[in-house]
Amino acid sequence: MDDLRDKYIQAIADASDEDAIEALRVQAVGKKGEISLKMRELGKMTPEERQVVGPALNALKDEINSALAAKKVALADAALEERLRTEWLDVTLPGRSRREGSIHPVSQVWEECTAIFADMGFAVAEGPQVETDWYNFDALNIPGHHPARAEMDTFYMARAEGDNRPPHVLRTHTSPVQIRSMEMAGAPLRIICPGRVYRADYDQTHTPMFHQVEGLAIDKDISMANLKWVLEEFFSAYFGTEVKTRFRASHFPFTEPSAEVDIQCSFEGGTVKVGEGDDWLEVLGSGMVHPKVLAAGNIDPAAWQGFAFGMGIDRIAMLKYGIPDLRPFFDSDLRWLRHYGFASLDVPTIRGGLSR
Ligand code: 2NL
Repeated sequence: MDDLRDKYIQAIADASDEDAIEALRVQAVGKKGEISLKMRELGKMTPEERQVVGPALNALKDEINSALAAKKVALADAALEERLRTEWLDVTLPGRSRREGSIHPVSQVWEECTAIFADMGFAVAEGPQVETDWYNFDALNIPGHHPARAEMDTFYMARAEGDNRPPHVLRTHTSPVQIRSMEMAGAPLRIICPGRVYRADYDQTHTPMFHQVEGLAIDKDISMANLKWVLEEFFSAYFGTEVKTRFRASHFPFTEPSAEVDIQCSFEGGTVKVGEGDDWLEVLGSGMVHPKVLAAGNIDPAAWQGFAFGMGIDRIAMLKYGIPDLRPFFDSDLRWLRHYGFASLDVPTIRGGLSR
């Protein structure tokens, strides 16, 4: 029995995995195992022999079972130790850095304009970029033969063969949005319309697609004085310094009277500084909405009047952030975007606030 014991205790100690342990269990204490067979032989023994051998076999069986269980635990522990040794992770390592995008200057300035005008009570209106010629031209008092249509270098949409209706156009300004707003909301009205516009023109200061923000205020007693106050308030908030404006008489088909607006600036050493000096820079067109345009928007020109203005977002972005050339705005050059772009958390604020 001692031989049997030594044999199994040694084999269990040598077992290297769970399968080996299970094989040993079957071989030693399974139903047909060596110990079990020995127990069957107890029947053939004398009672005296049986009293000695029986308990000894039971003790041996218990001892082998304990050794098997202990070895199982030891193997599991060893496996865990091995995993802990090999599968380690340094949680103090810095994270993998990822490339971060930036906010395009046009998006930034768009949001800045929206914030400033919103603070003065203007709502934002948007509309389609493909327009009918009525919304883009006729409603704005630009008839078919008017030179402004040709001057605007309009992009025309293709028409199906045999379709003789006037073609749709890529809007040349955001004014059509204002006509649609007049139709939908009526007077009084106070909106700005930022958006993409299109003209077939390309050089250092023109791209075929650019951005405009137009403004419209309609009420019972709106005047050019209100226009001037709103624009000075806007430019001062936008440039973060008091900015004077100069109105020069001009002409647009959709306003009467019309004015081009200059902002005060200085040109020194090739750089423009807004809000100082005795020079002027043209940035905006404006005027009192033409009665025919109010009527086109279903607003009674005998009862209501309003001012309107339009300016280039890209243009005032270049001015504020010192960007010399317009063309790379739309080249999607990552180096340019990283240089002139804004951090995504650098949300527009109204610098200096609005004086009130
Ligand atoms: C410019 C000129 C301007 C407007 C846009 C407008 C819109 C309606 C009625 C009347 Cl619905 N006017 N918009 C008025 C004057 C000038 O833009 O040179 N923009 C860069």
